[in-house]
Amino acid sequence: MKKVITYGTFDLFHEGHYRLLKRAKELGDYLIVGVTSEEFDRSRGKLNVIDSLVTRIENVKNTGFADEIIVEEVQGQKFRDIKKYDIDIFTVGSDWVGHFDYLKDYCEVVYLERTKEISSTQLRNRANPILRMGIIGTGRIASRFIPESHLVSGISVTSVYNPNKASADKFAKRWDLNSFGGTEAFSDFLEYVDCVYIATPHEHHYDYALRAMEAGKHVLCEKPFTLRAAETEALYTYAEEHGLVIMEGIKTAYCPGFNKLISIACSGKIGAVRNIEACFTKLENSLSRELTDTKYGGSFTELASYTLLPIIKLFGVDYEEVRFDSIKDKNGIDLFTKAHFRYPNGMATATCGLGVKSEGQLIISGTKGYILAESPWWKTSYFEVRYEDPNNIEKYSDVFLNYGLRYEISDFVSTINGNKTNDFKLIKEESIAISGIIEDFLSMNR
Ligand code: C2G
Repeated sequence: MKKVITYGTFDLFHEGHYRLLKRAKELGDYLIVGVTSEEFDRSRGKLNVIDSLVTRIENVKNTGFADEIIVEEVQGQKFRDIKKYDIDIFTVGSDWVGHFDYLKDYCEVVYLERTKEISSTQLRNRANPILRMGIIGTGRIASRFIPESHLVSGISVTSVYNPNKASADKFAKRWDLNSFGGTEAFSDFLEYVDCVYIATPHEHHYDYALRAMEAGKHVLCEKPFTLRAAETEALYTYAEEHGLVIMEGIKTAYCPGFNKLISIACSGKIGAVRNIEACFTKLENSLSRELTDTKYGGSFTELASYTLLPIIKLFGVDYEEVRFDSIKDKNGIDLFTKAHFRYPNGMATATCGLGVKSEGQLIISGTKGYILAESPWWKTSYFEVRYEDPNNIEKYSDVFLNYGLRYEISDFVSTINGNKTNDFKLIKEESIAISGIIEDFLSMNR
């Protein structure tokens, strides 16, 4: 008898799950299905799971394909189960290709093609539909986004758009998506999705976001949202007037560690906050877009969204003065920029570098102590609260898994589904202020 095993969360049970289980059963004579426990999903960073374990097991049972259902509770259980149940084939969807190759020493590993589209009737006829997402742009961040999206329940990236058809096709092939290329295909692309993620060069964000919303689609847009305060404000106004969700994807703003850090800074633990120094440098190749685009490239447009975030979060949007200092290359592109802020009760510096390397740290100084988050603080997983007495150090940590995009994706999905509890993480006024500071910088420097 050939024994097959597969695992999954099986949240919001849909056609993709059904087809996977059907084909898994067809691979052998006896199918064991491992359904993930809530605890296990938490530990592996799967977010936004809606259905209880009991419901998820029930849904798997109702397909009639599983001969036995077990619960997956810990890392490393797959290897143990394969031995324990004398398994011949381990199978899982193609979104996991390569990931489980380490099991090949113990049984056959089969990756079954993932179901690209889930039927639209199934999508509409439920309280929490699976959102079909389209990606606009095919660069590095878009590639990082896809595996992260697989770890958020309730959303499925189905399509990609790029004005350059060959780029769209290449990306679609790699990630098994529907491809839309060429300028005239944009409206077709929008018809197939419920929401979009914009990952194009900055200067195109505004147009794409507006056109997507005009077609009734929710928008998650990479940072910087736009390069002008008025444009960011106009996008929010449009979204509010039309009942749509729009969010700026500064990943730091949504991750649990950074939110913990901000809460502690606001808690009085370090007294009144008086000074913030936020630094992020990343050496870039001199031929990269970031260092060759004389209009919108440079370290400040590229990195200021991160360094301005803690400043705007803690001191607010009403600064008295901002001054910029830059080191520029011969084309006028800033290789290193410091933005100095003066607030009524404090000051701050946002330092960004693409051509100068520095220690990337975040220091929040208060009247009783300070917070130190070392590089990469923008992927906040650890920080310390320190005081006058050097022996008195409080240590804080939190998870930040892989590229950390899953946190913003999860908040995007739950906000669309009516959960408003994430609203505080990056509010409209903060996004507008960040766009405005970048706008000021560009107007003074270009
Ligand atoms: N699946 C699919 N098509 C979809 C969605 C999911 O074929 N459109 C497959 C997945 O590849 C997986 C199974 O259905 O094999 C269950 O998917 P999820 O519930 O999303 O579970 P997952 O996070 O993939 O867990 O230990 C858990 C396993 O590693 C897989």
